Amino acid sequence: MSDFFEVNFDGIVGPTHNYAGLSPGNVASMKHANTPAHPRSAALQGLAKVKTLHELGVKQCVLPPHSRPELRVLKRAGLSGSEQDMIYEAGLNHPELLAQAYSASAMWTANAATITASPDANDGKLHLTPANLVSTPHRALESEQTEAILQQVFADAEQFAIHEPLDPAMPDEGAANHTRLCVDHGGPGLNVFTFGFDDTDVSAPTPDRFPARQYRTASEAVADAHGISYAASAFVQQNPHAIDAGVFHNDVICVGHRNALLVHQDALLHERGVMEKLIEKFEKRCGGPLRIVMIGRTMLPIEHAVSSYLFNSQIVDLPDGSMALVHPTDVLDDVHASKVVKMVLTDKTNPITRAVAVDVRQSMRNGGGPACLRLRVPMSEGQFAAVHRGVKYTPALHAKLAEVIESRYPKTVVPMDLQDPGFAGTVRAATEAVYRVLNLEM
Ligand code: SUG
Repeated sequence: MSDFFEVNFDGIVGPTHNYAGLSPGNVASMKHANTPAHPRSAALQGLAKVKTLHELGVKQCVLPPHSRPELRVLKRAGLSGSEQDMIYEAGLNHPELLAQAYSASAMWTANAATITASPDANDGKLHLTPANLVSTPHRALESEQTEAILQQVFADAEQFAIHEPLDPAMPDEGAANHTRLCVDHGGPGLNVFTFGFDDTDVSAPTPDRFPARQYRTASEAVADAHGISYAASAFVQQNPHAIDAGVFHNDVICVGHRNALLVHQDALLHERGVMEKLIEKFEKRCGGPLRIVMIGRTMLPIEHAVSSYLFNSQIVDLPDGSMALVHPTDVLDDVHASKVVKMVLTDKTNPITRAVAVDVRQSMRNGGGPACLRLRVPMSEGQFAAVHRGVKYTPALHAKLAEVIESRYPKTVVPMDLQDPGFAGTVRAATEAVYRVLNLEM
C-alpha cells in the first residue's frame, strides 16, 4: 500500500441555511420550499457527521460557508443604494433574487470542484477545477468564493494546480458527477465522468421534465485540463429517465469507492454495456477486479432511491481494509432501502462490512445527503502536509466551531427573515467568526 488516502472536505453549513425551492428537478428542494429551516441544528448535524467519520479513522477537513448575502445578484438586476436599500427593494419586488443572494448552497462541497488525484494527472500534481454551477442561478454565485477558498487551502503550487472554472457554455457540477475507481488510492485510477446532456450528439436522448445539469463537453474539458489520459477516463451518460425521476446529480443514484461501485440499474444510459466496459477498463488500468453491486428496480424502485438517498451514502475505508457505508438515517425509514443495506452487508463479494447511519435531515430537506456535504480528495502524506492547517479536523476544532454555531447561528429561518434589515449583519458576523476559527480570509 502507498502513503495515499482519501480526505473528506466537508462544507460547514452556513447561518443562512433556508428552504427556498431554488432547484428544479431536486425533489426535496421543491417539496420543502418556504418551510422553516434550522441553520443551527443543520450545522451541528454536519459537524456530528464529520466527527463520526473522524472516529471511523477517516481523514477529515472542513470548508467554510460563503459570505452571504451575495449582493452581486441584486446589483445585476439593477438594484442600487445601500445594502439595506437593496435588501428592502428585493424583499418587496424580487423575493426570488433575495433567496438566491442568501442561499447557503455552498455547504454541498461535492459540487465545489472536480479533483484529479496526482497519479492520474500527466504532470503528477493534484488538480482542482471549481465547478461553474451555471445550471441554477443561486449556485452559479458560488464559483468565485470557492476558488478563493481553494487557493488558500491548497496554496502550495508545487503540489496543487487550481484551474479556473469552465466557461459558462459548458455547465459543470463538479465532483457529484465524477467517481475515481482504483485498487489503491496512490495507484492508477479510472476516472468515471457522468454527464446528463450530450452536447456533442444531437441524437442523444435528453430528459423531458427536468434539466440535465452537467454537459459532456464540460466533463471532457475538465479531464483535458487535468491531463487525464484516455486509459484513465470514461465518459458515461446519465439515464434521462433517472433525471426526470429527481436524479439531478449522478451521486443521487451511484456511489463508488476504490474497487467498489454501488449503482442503481436505472442510473446510466445503456447501463449493462457501460458496466461491461468499465469492468474491462478498470482491470486494464488498475490491475484488479471491479466489484459492482447493481441494485435492480424491483428491489429498490427509483422513487425510493431518490427519497431515501441510499446512493448518497459515503463509502469509506476502515482500518482493517474493508469499507463502511455511511448512509442517511432516512434509509432506515424506507423498507426497500433498508433491505438493500442488509443485502449489501451479507453479500460477501463486495468489500462493505459495516453500515453507519448519520442524521443530516436539515440538509436532506434541500436534497443534500451525506455524500453531497463532502468533497473527496485523494492525497499523499506529503500533499496532506501542505494543506492549510486551520481546516484540518480535530476535536479541538470541533469544539470551537460548535461554540460559534451555538452562540451565533440563527435557530430558525423562514423566508420573511431574509427581508429583515438586521439579518445580513447577524449572519455575516457569524460567518466571519467561522473564518477566524479556520484562520482563513473571507
Ligand atoms: O444543487 N440544493 C442543492 C443540493 C445539492 C446536492 N449535492 C449533490 N447531489 N452532490 C442543489 O440542488 C436547494 C436550495 C434551495 O432550494 O433552497 C439546493 O440548492
